[in-house]
Order: sequence, then structure tokens, then C-alpha cells
Amino acid sequence: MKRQLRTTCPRDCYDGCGVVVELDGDRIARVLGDPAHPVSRGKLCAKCAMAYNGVWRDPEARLHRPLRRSGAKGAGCFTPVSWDEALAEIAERLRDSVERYGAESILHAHYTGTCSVLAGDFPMRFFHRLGATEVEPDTICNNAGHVALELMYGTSSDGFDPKTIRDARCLVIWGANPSASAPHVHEHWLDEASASLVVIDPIRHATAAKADLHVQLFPGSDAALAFGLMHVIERDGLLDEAYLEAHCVGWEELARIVKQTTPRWAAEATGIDVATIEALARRYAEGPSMLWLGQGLQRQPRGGNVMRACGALPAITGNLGKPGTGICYLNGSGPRDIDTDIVSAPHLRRAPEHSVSHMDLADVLADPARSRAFFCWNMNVAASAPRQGALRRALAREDLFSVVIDLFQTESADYADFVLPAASFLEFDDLVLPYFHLLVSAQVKAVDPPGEALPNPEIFRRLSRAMGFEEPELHASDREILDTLLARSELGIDFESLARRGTIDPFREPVIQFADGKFPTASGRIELASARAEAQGYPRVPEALVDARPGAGELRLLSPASVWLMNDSYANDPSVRRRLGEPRVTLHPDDAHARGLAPGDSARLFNATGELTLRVAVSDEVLPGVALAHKGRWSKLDGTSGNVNALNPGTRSDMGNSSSVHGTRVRIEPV
Ligand SMILES: Nc1nc2c(c(=O)[nH]1)N[C@H]1C(S)=C(S)[C@@H](COP(=O)(O)OP(=O)(O)OC[C@H]3O[C@@H](n4cnc5c(=O)[nH]c(N)nc54)[C@H](O)[C@@H]3O)O[C@H]1N2
Ligand SMILES: Nc1nc2c(c(=O)[nH]1)N[C@H]1C(S)=C(S)[C@@H](COP(=O)(O)OP(=O)(O)OC[C@H]3O[C@@H](n4cnc5c(=O)[nH]c(N)nc54)[C@H](O)[C@@H]3O)O[C@H]1N2
Ligand code: SF4
Ligand SMILES: [Mo]
Repeated sequence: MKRQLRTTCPRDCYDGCGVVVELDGDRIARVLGDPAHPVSRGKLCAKCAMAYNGVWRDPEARLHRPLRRSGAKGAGCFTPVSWDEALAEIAERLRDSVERYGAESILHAHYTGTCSVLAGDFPMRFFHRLGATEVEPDTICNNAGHVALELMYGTSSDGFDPKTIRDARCLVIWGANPSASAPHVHEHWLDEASASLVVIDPIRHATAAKADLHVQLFPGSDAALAFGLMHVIERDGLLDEAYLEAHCVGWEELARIVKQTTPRWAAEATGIDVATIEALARRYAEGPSMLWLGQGLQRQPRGGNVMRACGALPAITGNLGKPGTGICYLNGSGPRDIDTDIVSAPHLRRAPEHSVSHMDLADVLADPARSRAFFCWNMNVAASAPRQGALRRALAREDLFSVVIDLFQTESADYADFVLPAASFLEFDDLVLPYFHLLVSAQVKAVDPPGEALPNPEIFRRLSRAMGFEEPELHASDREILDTLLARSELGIDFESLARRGTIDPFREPVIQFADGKFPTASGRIELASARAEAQGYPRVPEALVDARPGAGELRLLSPASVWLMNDSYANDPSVRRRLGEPRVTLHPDDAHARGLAPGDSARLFNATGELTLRVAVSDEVLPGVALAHKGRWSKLDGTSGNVNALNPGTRSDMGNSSSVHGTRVRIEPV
């Protein structure tokens, strides 16, 4: 019998698409976009349409039994074992590490392999109880931006409601590429907006190509552009004095710097001409304007400073607190009022919190005094983390006991002592809170997982049992937690009803960000100058800094999201692989010519961290001095020694111990 059910895509993606699963009896016939869903409107993105009808449902490709390593670490040789056997041995090894070295010798790395609430947060209950060291999740992705915006606004995850676009006259997308990272935002939300679109990005990607104005600046020069804009705004009387007076502190301090940052100076620093800077300042200041600060923007050596400088623009122009205005980095649960602490249960923590940055993962895992056991779940560190060569050598340590939980035999899984098979989003119930649109969605079980695969929460309930952990929170059922989450919110819906509807929009009218003019900072205002920043060792105000241009012969390597991949997922899907083609680096014609490289040539990219050979593409989409190679390839399938993270030195950004991967510099030569 054929039937359909509604569910939600829980990938780390701005869109949060509604999904329709067509079932034929107890098997899935097709996975499609939900025509009734306001974002997906009947269509998944191309990569998910392929992967969810391909490798994600291919029982041969999916992990379906627990595996124990039977060859060298990294070789990928495993023997199936029962869950009981695997969990008993894992528990024994963990107890041994705790007794001999302390619980903090157990590290766990996790991120947003799935963004659904239970699968993302329930395992934290176990690690809190255990007292393990957490590899601080956001340091691989967006922590610099979070720290910067929290200092200024008191929050980094209460962004504008995208629905308020109907009242905006100008939208600035700064360092995000929706054409890859938010395909439905690119296709529908932007096309339906009457606001003029400004894109600020070193690459002329598809979203930049359809902008009314594409400001193609040099990477790492964004703070200079923001300061140049502030100079023009101040000079031309475009400040919103009343807003500054009522809602901000520290403008006088910032203004002293702004006086110096003339458009001529900013033009020199960014490569953008004076007329463009002046025109943009006017257009933005006049408003109503919305400002979207991308995650790519802050993956810079001085990404925190960039975010503070850009984040000052809405404050000084009063582009906040009214329809058609606002600033957005990410939307947390915000007005949707779901308290995810209920799921992660931080009160179970027994010892002070220990954490390390992803930037230090390779060093910590290489050091037996700091790491004896390693869990990797919702993440594929061997592909996504910096200093890939060093990290993979560390993962090969014989005396590091490691467990990887995934749907697939990833490159991280190849290094594990035990691989545990996880269920996919099609195989268990959960809740999804998309991080752009303010919707609330159900993830609904369509079929049983393949073989013996289990949803993350069930894996950690069983592991708690094997460890003899008796706290009731560690054994709570999924449904119990989902019901509690919804019951404690103001949404007035239970999971059963949400699951029937798929997605609800709790807000009939656009939510106006900061409508009450109050900010959760110490002063209750936007802190353009911040005593808290100073106390934490940062400058009080953002600075007019520009990264030095790469040295002679060097290029700045950007490795943003690919249209065809979702981070390190989907590279193992055959249809996706056909679209992807060989791993490539795109160079500006001048840079290719200077190195004697033509399209299709092989080129060796190298720096002090590593090297990688890629196929050359040539295009003026990239600026001279910039090279582009997307993230997310699986080197074992490409037959390469690594992916682009082989070149990523893991340098921390200026705030939050966070990734500055888009600051990577390389040399390139013909092979
Ligand atoms: N060079 C470069 N490197 C980067 C970046 C960059 O811009 N450039 N970006 C960084 C960023 S922003 C991020 S977020 C990271 C992401 O990097 P990763 O976290 O490594 O990548 P993902 O593909 O999101 O997810 C990892 C794994 O989660 C698994 N997974 C999916 N669902 C489940 C589930 O329900 N249970 C379990 N146990 N596993 C599941 C998937 O199969 C996948 O293997 O990469 C970072 N690395
Ligand atoms: N298809 C697809 N979608 C994804 C992902 C994916 O891998 N594939 N990953 C997901 C995840 S985990 C994340 S964090 C988001 C990330 O998505 P985005 O927030 O869009 O971030 P990135 O893809 O890293 O980079 C976006 C843009 O930043 C630009 N950029 C780099 N350096 C600079 C700079 O110095 N200044 C300026 N102005 N721009 C700069 C890059 O050229 C790029 O076009 O996407 C999510 N969505
Ligand atoms: S990855 Fe994003 S665009 Fe693709 S189906 Fe999922 S939510 Fe939609
Ligand atoms: Mo990310």
C-alpha cells in the first residue's frame, strides 16, 4: 500500500526543508521535497535529492552492524560484533581510562552531522555524566562570530526573522553564499524580495552574480570596508543619533577610529573603489536594511574583529528594531522557545568542564598524557578538521582507544577501534529548529534502520547501561523528552500533532528583532565599546585592521561550502560523485598564467602544513591572489593523500579559539 509522510531535513543548512517520504508498504519508494512546506516548496536541493535517494538508503553503503577493528588503524579492516560485545568492551576501556588517567583523558568530538535536537544533544547527557573533555564544537565552524556578537549584542543567535524582508529596501549578504549553503533561500527568498541585494564576497558565486551590487573585496579586508562605510555614514550625517543615544554605548570611542578610516584608505585596503564604498554606505544607511553576516565571513585570522566591525553598522544607522531591518548570523531557538538544555542536561556534569579547541585536536590526540580515548560522533574529523596529516597520524596511535559513530564508513571511522552504526533521520523521530527561518519541524520515522543500526540516543542509553550509570536522565525515552520540550514551550502543540503537520510556523507576522530596544548585555544596550571584551583580553572596540596580502607567489586559499556536498557528507554518493568530478582548484587567469597553468592541468598546492595535488580550473569568478577549492572531499575515494584540510594550518582566529580556515595561504606549481 502506498502512502506518504512528512518529515524534515536535519542537515546543517540554513534551509530546513520539509520532506515528503513516499512509502510502498514498509519500504521507502522516494524522498521528495514537501510541496506544502514554505521553504522547500516541493523540491529538495540537488545534493539531497540524490543522496537521500542514493547512498543514504543503500543498505550496502550504510553501516549496519557494530564493527571491531581487525587491521592497522586507518586501513579500514573490521569484523562485525554484537552490540553487547561492542558496548561491554567500550565500557571496560572507558572505565580503565577513568581509573588510570581521569575522565578528562577521554575526548569527544561532535558537531552538526545532524542538527536534530535529540540526536544532537542527548548524547551530551552521557558525556556530562562521564566527565569527558569536549572538543568545543563551534570552534570548527563559527565560534569567533558567536563571541564577537555576544560581546556587542549580548546574543549571537537571535537574528532577524527572514519574513521581515517584505519591508526591507536593502539586503546585504556579507560572507555567506546561499547559492551553495542555503539553496532555497537563494532561489525563493532572494528572488521574491524587492529589496536591492548587495553581496560582499571575494568570489562571484551564483548569489553574487544575481546581486544588484557585488562588492568583490580581498579576503580578510572586511573590517576596513566596514570602517570605510562607518566613516561615510558619520561624515554625511547618516548616523541615527537617536538610536545611538537610546540603545548604544561606546560610539564616541569607536568614532575616534572612524574619523581616520576614509573611503580612500578603505579603497586601498579592500580593492573596492571609493564611489562604490560611498554608494553602499548611503544605500545601507537609508534603509530599512537587513544585514546577514555569513559564517564564511568570520573564518579569518581576525574574524572576530571583522564581525564586531560589521556588527556596528546596524547599530549606528538604527537598522534595528523595526520592520525590514535587523542583523542575522544564526537563529537559535529564540522566540520559538525550545530549551535544548533540557536535552543535553548540563546538570549531570560531575566535574569542572574540560574542553579543547578543534584547532588543537591534532596535538591533543598526539599526546598520550592528554588523551587516552576518543569518541567521534555526528562528525568526520579526518575530513573536516585542520592539520589533516598530523591529525591522521595521531588517530593512528595504537594506545588511543577510539570509537566512531556514523552512518557510513568515513575516513574517521577507518581509524576507529569500534565503529557503531547510526540510524539516519529517516529512521527515528526527532525535532528540528532550522537556524534561519523561525519554523518548528518534526523529524518523523519512516522506516526501521538498516540491520542493527540505532539512533544516537538509543546508542547512548545502551552505553550508559553498560557503564552502570543509573541516573534516570540517561535512560529517558525519546518521546518523553520530545513531549517535555514541547510542553515547556509556549507552542501549544504535542509531538504527535507536529509530526502530522511536519512543520509549523508559530508566527503569523514577522518577529521584529530587538523590538523592545533592550539587549542582554551588562549595560542593556549594544556595546560598541565593551568593558567585557577588554576584561577578556580583547580590544574594547573593533579595530580598523586588514590582513597582510599573501607574500610573493602565495595565494589565499578559500575552501567554502560546495553546491554538491554537505560538509563531509555525500562525497560517497555515486550520483553526487559524477556531478563533482575530480577535486579542483580554481585560479584567476592572471595567477594561472603566471604559473604556467592551463585549465585541466595538475597543480601541486603546498605550504608548511601539507600539500595536495588538484586539477586546475581557471575563472575570473575569483580575484587575483585568491584560490578556491571546496571543502568536503573524501580522499580515499579521490585517491589523493588528503583533502583541502591537508593545507589548513589550524591557526586560531582572534576570538573564541575558532577556525580561520579561509586565511590559509598556499603556493601552487605545475606537477
Ligand atoms: N577546509 C575547510 N574545512 C572545514 C570548513 C571549511 O569551510 N573549509 N568548514 C567547517 C565547518 S563550518 C564544519 S560545520 C565542519 C563540518 O564537518 P563534519 O562535522 O565532519 O561534517 P558533516 O558532513 O556535517 O557530518 C559528519 C558526519 O555526521 C554523520 N551523521 C549524519 N547524521 C548522523 C546521525 O544521526 N548520527 C551520527 N552518529 N552521525 C551522523 C555523517 O554521516 C557525517 O559523516 O567542517 C569544517 N571544516
Ligand atoms: N551545500 C552546502 N551547504 C552547506 C554546507 C556545505 O558544506 N554544503 N555547510 C553548512 C555549514 S556547516 C555551514 S557553517 C554553512 C556555511 O555557509 P556560509 O555561511 O555560506 O559559509 P562558507 O561556505 O564558508 O563561505 C561563504 C562565503 O564566504 C566567503 N568568504 C571567505 N572569506 C571571506 C572574507 O574574508 N570576506 C568575505 N566577505 N567573504 C569571505 C567565501 O568566498 C564564500 O563565498 O553552510 C551550511 N550549508
Ligand atoms: S540540505 Fe538544505 S537545501 Fe538540501 S534538502 Fe536539506 S535543508 Fe533543504
Ligand atoms: Mo559549519
